[in-house]
Amino acid sequence: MLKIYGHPNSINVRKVLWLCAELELPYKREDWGGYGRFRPLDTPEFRALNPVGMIPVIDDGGVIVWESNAILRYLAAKTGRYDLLPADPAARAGIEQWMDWQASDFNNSWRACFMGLVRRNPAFDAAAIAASLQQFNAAVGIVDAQLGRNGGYIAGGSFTLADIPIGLAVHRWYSVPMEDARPDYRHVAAYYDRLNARPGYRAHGRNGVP
Ligand SMILES: N[C@@H](CCC(=O)N[C@@H](CS)C(=O)NCC(=O)O)C(=O)O
Repeated sequence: MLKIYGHPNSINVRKVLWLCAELELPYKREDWGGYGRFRPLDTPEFRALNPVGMIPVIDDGGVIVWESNAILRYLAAKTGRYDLLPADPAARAGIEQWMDWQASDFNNSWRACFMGLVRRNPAFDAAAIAASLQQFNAAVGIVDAQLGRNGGYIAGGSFTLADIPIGLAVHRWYSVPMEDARPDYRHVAAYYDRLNARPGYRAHGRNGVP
């Protein structure tokens, strides 16, 4: 059976858990990481699985994969879910570009405001938090414009693999306190509700965990 390494509050582990729900794929999961709360990531045992020492990692009958979005691609391909990740290079690129952007620029945009305002980590000062809020809002503005142009989902008119990282990022945006300064992104608001129709999103995305 598929084994997932990582605690269930990690945004990157939640991507994998949500996809498993979409695929109705059974798995067993172990609590690792959480910055010392669970089994440590800096041991030779864990580094043998993932040399960069991060969760999530999967073990699929001896096939080890790390990097959350790479895991999503692997599982979709393995289960033949071409509706989520087509084989056609052009259609596939239209999905993967959003996944790669989420894991890089979009993810970086929220780091300081999330760590400062939600995790209450004092290492992030007011100036860093303010700059990060601006960048996070700008990034979610890009998502809003894309959704407005493109139908109901980030890569087109139907749910694809890209909606998993983007949907979790949108949930994170709603989890950061902004008082009355949150931009009124109506396409994002509709998307947040549209995704909420999916049991996997309710269980692992919009589930009360920031
Ligand atoms: N780019 C990586 C990032 C993974 C990552 O940042 N994982 C965090 C949890 S969300 C982690 O391992 N943190 C250390 C820990 O939990 O101890 C991915 O998408 O898988």
